[in-house]
Amino acid sequence: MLHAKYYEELKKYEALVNRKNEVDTEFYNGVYDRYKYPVLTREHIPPTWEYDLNPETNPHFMKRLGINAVLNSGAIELNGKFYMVARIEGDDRKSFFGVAESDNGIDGFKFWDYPILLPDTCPEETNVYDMRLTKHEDGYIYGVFCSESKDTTVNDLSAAVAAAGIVRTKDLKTWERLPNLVTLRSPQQRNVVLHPEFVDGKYAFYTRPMDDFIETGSGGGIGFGLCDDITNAVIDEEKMTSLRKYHTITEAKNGAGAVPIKTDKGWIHIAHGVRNTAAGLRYVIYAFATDLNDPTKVIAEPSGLLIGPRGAERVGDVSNVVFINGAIARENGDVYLYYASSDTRMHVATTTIEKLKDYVFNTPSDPLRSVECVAQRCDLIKKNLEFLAQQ
Ligand code: M1P
Repeated sequence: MLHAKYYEELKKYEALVNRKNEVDTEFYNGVYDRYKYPVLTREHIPPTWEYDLNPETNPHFMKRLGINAVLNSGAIELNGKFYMVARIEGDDRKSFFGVAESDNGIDGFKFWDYPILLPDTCPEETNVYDMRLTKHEDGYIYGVFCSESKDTTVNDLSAAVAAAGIVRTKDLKTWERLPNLVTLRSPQQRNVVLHPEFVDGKYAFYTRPMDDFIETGSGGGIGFGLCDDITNAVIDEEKMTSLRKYHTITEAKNGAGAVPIKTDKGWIHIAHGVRNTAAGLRYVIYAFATDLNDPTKVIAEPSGLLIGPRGAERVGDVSNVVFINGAIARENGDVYLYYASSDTRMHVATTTIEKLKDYVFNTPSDPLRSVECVAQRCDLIKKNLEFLAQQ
């Protein structure tokens, strides 16, 4: 006999996972649609993951292993279904991964019965998070994630080391763990993304060199490196692609986000930029394009942010943050951008390849100085007023 509360909680869970999502009509920018409801939250976690359902061992129907947040998710389309490999953070602060599946990509995401239990090949690893899923031309789906360990070289309880962990799969069910990426010239790495194609016959990674666990230090932005063997991935030289810039959205940090999207005009990158404020770091999502034949060469970079935290998205465990590590670009040209708000929940924004290309290649770039930004805006206003006068 199950506890009466179980049926109440199950009913709430089922109502949530079956709730239809709707475009948020209050928001318009012509580039993408936002949606009324988040696509994954901690309430999307099945009751079997948190409660002991046996009244003999749990007479008060308590959560025994609570979940705190569902955030930064990799995304992929397989056989017509939409999948997120979500970062799930337990009440114990440890993150792990779980696969959530949906038929349409905007609602109905349900976690599979079990989270992913990765092969335990890295004994010093304490925490794992933020997986990027790359459908590589070698036939595997790779998951590249942050593998965090305690820094035992300094006398500081909070000191940590971030490296890029690598797993691969063909079906999101069986995962093979490969050795962590080694970047010979950068002591720490986070936000590493595997490029979907070979470059010069090698595996190509976007990196984010960092001197420290939190601060990028001398790390200039998004790096790029090649390696011969993914089963023992070592990058010697990292070349910079998109750079951090003074007084822009990427001043403090600039990190790769989703796997770049291939278009006829170039690779479109959806990344994140961080600036410092009196209220702490502010994370936004931005876009840029690189050359089809040289994915390190930035060929277009629209001014400012693509997605910033708005309304309820602004508040959460780490407020004033939007973060992306998953996008799905479909054969029919539709694009689904999966982003987390304030390290707490997942959302989707939908657009198309055509709109993204128009946005990336036709939005003016940041002239980097107020006076030039006003001149840029006055130019737009002048053209508009002249155009309106002709109507
Ligand atoms: O808290 C915001 C984000 O902070 C880190 O991102 P970055 O390495 O760019 O600072 C990550 O830990 C990320 O998971 C988190 O969302």
